Amino acid sequence: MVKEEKTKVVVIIPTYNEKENVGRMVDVLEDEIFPQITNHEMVILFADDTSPDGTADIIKEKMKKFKNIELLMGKKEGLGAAYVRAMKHAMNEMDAYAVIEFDCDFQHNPHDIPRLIAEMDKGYDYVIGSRYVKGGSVPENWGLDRKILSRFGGMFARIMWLKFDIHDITAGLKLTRTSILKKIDLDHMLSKQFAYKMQILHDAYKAGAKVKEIPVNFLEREVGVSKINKTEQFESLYVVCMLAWRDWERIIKFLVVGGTGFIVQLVAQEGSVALHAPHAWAVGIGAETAILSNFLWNHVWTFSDAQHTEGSSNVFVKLVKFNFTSIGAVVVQVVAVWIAEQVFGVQMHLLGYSVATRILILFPTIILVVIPMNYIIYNKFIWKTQHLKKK
Ligand SMILES: Nc1nc2c(ncn2[C@@H]2O[C@H](COP(=O)(O)OP(=O)(O)OP(=O)(O)O)[C@@H](O)[C@H]2O)c(=O)[nH]1
Ligand SMILES: [Mg+2]
Repeated sequence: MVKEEKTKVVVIIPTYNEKENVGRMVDVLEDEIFPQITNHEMVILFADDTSPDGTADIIKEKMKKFKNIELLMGKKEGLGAAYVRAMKHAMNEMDAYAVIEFDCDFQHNPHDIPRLIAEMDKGYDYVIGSRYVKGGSVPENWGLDRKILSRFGGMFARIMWLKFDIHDITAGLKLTRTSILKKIDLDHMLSKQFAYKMQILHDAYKAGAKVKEIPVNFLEREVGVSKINKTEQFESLYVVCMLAWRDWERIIKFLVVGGTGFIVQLVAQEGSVALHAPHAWAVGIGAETAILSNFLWNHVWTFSDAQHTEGSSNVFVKLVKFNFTSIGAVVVQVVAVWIAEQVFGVQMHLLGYSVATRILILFPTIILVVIPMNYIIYNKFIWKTQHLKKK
């Protein structure tokens, strides 16, 4: 029988001045934790930023005894930079199947590692050790300010990203399958500090990861000092807002262009009437001016990143297509008014008032049909954003 090859799980441990913790951490992982995991090859990757206290010397001593430890040295740029460096190394040089983000200061309980892996084995791509689901906790003696800040920060991100199914956005302990990590642009992270964690979570979701939260008790640091800098909270807010903007940017621009197009239409139409154009012509001039204006702004602004993508046509072909699809929206509205008048009659009664059906029906038609239809057509057929690489 052929022995099935075990997939490699790399526990990444960033270290900066952790000489009091690092030796004991290796012993606990090697002697107590890894023997429990029989179906994966377990490896430790230390990312040490040339700690002045000699942390790396202790790691090198341990490497003589344990062959499943690697050490990646670097210069100190921040926690996020150290993790990104290590994640790339794990994927490119170590053929990692999954990576675990793990602190060296025993705030993450080593006994949670087998639990994270068990969830991956059930089919999850991204497993979060969560302090804010039932059974999870933060240290008792955290001050009220820290408790509130942690909660508020997470809540803010959940609202901005509309992700209410994740309870701990700033959790540190994570397992990520590298098939997902490979889809994330680690070369252009918004933060080199702690906030990288939020970006990986956000982007893993976008990459289609199956996400699971398991409860963990976040422990108190036993020895050594915290390296987290209080100003990082502001950077985290910036990262949350930037990622939210990326999610919504195109649709907000599209709606702004559509709204201004409506004003352009009215101005061109009424201007033509003032210049004594026949009314039917004035309506046509207004509509076409709005179409041209919408096309221009969508081209140079909403879809500015989609100009030269593979398979997309030149600007004149796009303009002709845009005109045709705009006619499609007119047809939808005409049909909607016609059907509504057949069903409800020419006038409808609303809150005691009699209102023209043709006006009332346009609101739901535009909001529910025309706007989503145009948005899909522009993305799929005119500017073809599906060819674009993620940022
Ligand atoms: N390589 C590297 N490791 C770092 C850096 N900053 C922190 N670390 C390590 O990352 C882990 C977490 O850092 P901590 O300072 O404990 O941060 P924290 O756990 O969020 O904050 P506390 O709850 O106050 O301890 C520890 O193993 C640190 O040694 C850094 O700039 N570079
Ligand atoms: Mg810590």
